[in-house]
Amino acid sequence: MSYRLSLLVFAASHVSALWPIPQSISTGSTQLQLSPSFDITLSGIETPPGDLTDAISRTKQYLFNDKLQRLVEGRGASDADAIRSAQHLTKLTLVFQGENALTISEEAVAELESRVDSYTLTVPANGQDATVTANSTLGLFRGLTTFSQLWYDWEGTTYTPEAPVDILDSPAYPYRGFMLDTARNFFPISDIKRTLDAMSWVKMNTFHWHVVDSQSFPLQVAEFPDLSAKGAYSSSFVYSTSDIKDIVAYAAARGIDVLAEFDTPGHTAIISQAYPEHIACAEATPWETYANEPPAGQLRIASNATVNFTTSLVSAISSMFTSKYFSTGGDEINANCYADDAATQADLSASGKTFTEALSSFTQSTHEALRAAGKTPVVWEEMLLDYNVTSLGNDTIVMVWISSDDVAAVAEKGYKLVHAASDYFYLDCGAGEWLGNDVSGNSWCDPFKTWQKAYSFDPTANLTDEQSQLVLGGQHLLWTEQSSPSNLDPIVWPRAAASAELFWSGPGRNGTDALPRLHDIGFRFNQRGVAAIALQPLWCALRPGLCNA
Ligand code: CP6
Repeated sequence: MSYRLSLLVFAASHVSALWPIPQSISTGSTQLQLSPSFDITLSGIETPPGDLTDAISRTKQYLFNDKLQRLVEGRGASDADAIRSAQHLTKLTLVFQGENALTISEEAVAELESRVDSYTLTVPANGQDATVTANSTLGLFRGLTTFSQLWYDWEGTTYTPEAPVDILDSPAYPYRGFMLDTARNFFPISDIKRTLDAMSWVKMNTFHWHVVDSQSFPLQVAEFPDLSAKGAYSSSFVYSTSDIKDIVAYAAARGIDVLAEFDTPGHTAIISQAYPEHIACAEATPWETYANEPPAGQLRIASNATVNFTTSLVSAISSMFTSKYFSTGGDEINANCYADDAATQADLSASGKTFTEALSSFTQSTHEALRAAGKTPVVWEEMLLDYNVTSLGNDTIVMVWISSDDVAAVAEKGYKLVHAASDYFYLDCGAGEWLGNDVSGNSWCDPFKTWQKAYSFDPTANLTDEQSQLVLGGQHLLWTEQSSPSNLDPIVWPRAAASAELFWSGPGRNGTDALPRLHDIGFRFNQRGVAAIALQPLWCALRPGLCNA
């Protein structure tokens, strides 16, 4: 008796391959076949937005092309006859219950707090139509994503083993991101699009694009063509203005906002190729004295000409993106660089400003330009915690990267924040030492961060209830000193799915319970062309009860 009961509990927690797990879900145990004539229709919208229609046809393709089988013991029935004789589901209706329908793309780039992701999903066991209801097209899209994860393949039959299904879902946090650095190594458009697809499958909604840095400037900026002409690794390692439009539209159609970053005033050495007058210490040696990585070089924050140049550049770059947010970076500013730069010292004494005052006016100028364009500035934590930039408006969003211990200090100052801390969310940590001068073999950022590490993170640890309201969400990050298209998928997936679930479903879940679902989403990724890696021997994925105590 108790043995049977525990088997039932076991099955209930493992049947579903949903990721992230919905806020509330109830399932049955009836096999339901997907009819070969299955279709998805839309109600409540007169003229369906094109991106929703596209999402519907992608979902149908996934449903019929995903060949995820019943691998795991206890996932669905083993009874082939039951699957064969099951009721046929012929229709999913998306019911729009909002006032007026925007496109998914429009909703995806709205202000974070005003986006509506919530939806309900019902799949009756008797073959009657399934429904997704939502007040937004974004919510309908999220429901479609969940729906596609309910289905398995058995000898060519697509079925869900757990009808009826009733789901009520909405995200715990509005910001669920992934950051990619395309400056240390270049990534073609196809890699970025595949990454955006994968992100959308786990309901991530922000692509933080660290597009340029000291080593290369792969971004074509129409008003400043020399930046990429002289600063890209090659003329083919450039994102043209039309590439950017393409990526922004591709992302938005999948519910993803592109938060672009132009890291300033540090991490800008490459600008000296086109505009040497604006960069301090570009030729200074040894680079270790002047920067954390070669090459050294920072924008001359105390020069009026450089402030104007940077402000125009921030305006030009930010206007290429539809997002309401833009990051001006602000991490790892090296003091020696300015101390040893004669031009900066002359500018400082001419203006009578200290370093902090100069950095404050520099930041004020770029941030005012962003606000004038209707955008909210985003910065790395040092701007607030280390450099005491007095001009930081209280609308500014702060990304915590150095340590999760710094979160409380940001919240104490009353700033909205995004979790991006290296001790939980850096995907590249654990890679070997790469700097040519250090042959010690020490890793520059170790140890390797497992998916369980991120999954166990508590977004509101050490925060009061009021401070907890400042947490917008969080993200995994891939710096690419040691990554390239060759290892992009394996280093990101399925690990980054851990933060996707953390910030959608909320914290406090047990990783061991989640593991079978994570195996499944990894296998689905593989079927859809994303090279997610194994988390365990397949033997364990098949028998979760035996490997994972
Ligand atoms: N580049 C930029 C980097 C890093 C940061 N900013 C970084 C720092 C420390 C580690 C990994 C990456 N490579 N522009 C910090 C935000 Cl361990």
